[in-house]
Amino acid sequence: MRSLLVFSTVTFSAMLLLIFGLAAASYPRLAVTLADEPANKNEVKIDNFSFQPATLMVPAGTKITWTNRDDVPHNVISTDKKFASPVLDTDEQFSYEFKDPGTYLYYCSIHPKMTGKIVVQ
Ligand SMILES: [Cu+2]
Repeated sequence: MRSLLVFSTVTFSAMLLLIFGLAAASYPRLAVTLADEPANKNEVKIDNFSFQPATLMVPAGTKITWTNRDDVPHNVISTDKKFASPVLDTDEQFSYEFKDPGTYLYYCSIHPKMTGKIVVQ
């Protein structure tokens, strides 16, 4: 009886996987939409002369990675001089670990109208 229950649970899990797998395959647009979501909340994309998201809230100890998805160079400069990236060409990245809670403003010194904010909790 117990082994039957285990078997049923395994079978049920396998069926669920199969169903969701088929559903994902049947709805490629849904799959693309999910893939377009940030894989994690530790990433800021630089695109079209803006930081996206412009404000990111993270727990203390989070390492944030900026990626330049634009076809012009940008950088990531802390307003309080806490961090500064080199100039990032297309697809280049910069990472910084935020150890202490606080609000960290930053901008692109090449295009000072580009600003962003990291809120560390
Ligand atoms: Cu810039």
